[in-house]
Amino acid sequence: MPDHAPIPAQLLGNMWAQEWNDIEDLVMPYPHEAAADVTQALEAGRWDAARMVHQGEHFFTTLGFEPLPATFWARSLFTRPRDREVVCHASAWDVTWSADLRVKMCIEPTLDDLVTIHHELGHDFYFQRYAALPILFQQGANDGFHEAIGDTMALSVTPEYLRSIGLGGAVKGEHARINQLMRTALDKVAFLPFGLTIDKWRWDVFAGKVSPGEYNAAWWKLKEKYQGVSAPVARSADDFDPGAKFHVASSTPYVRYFLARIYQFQFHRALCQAAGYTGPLDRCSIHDNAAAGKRLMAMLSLGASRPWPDALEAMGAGRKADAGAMLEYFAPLAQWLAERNKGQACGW
Ligand code: D0Z
Ligand code: ZN
Repeated sequence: MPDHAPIPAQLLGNMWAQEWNDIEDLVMPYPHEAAADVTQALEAGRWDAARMVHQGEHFFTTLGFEPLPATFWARSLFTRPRDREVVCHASAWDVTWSADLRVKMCIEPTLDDLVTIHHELGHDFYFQRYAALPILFQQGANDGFHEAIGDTMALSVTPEYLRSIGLGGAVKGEHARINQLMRTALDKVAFLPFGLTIDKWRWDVFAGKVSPGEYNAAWWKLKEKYQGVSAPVARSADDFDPGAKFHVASSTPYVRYFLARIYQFQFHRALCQAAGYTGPLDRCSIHDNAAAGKRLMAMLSLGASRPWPDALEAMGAGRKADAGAMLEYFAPLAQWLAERNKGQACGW
């Protein structure tokens, strides 16, 4: 690793360098502090796809949501079919505006997939809450809100919660906590600059600021500037790396995911407060908490009938997007890093 230079993208394990969890073994603050292996627990307990989805649904119903309709279970796709090709990129569907809610996902028994199920169910329960509104209002307060709901629930899938459903190990101390924060940061924080670059690139393309001959170079320029990663091998104008990202190829807007990363911590903090919780945010889980559920449902039920700051206010999170909750969440890790990196020049 050269000093003051970006990280070669292939070292991060993820195909798009969008989440950095594959380098956990290299950067864990306390490498000898073993974490509970949730994926192994899922396998050992023979959790199948349907059980994982039921567990996700359970999270929402204990907050006060109505269960998903019978058609959800009849018409969703949870496993990769053996007899045909399907698009396995996970998705959530509001099929006919008549409570026909579905998920399509090729679920494997892993912690990652358990988290993704919560993400998809967040969409379905948002659909459920605004189904009674006039059709123009049957949308999220903004697209970032829609993307943040399931992720907010997943922030409550803490090691303590996992243990309560038979998927965790023993309670551990402060070292395990800092490790867990690092794990979460490698996902949530590393994603922020990635989430920003996709549409920054696309907007420049759509605005005609970048010509087709410059598409690939402009892509890597943004990756270097915001993510601090560089191309694995020399690239040329004949390459089209942006096309390797599903959302570029499928024309799915992406800045919603950047916003969602910020909102989900803000939502988490507001719901934890509603639950009467006063401790550190990384230890808070709102599962089973009716007061938090009420606040959440108040916000979701507005759909797009009000400007998004009103929706934010309905859940007690103020009227402005605020990354302060994210900073607060990671503060113990930031402090550990400040000490660990003392005297070193960080960055590129
Ligand atoms: C098909 C939309 C959702 C309703 C929108 C309402 C839909 C698919 C998309 C799939 C996922 C795949 C993994 C989780 C979500 C996706 C991005 C970013 C990301 C997000 C969370 C995370 C890691 C990465 C990625 C989704 N319904 N307005 N969309 N995620 O239009 O009718 O199903 O691409 O932990 O890069 O993987 O948002 O659910 S639809
Ligand atoms: Zn989503």
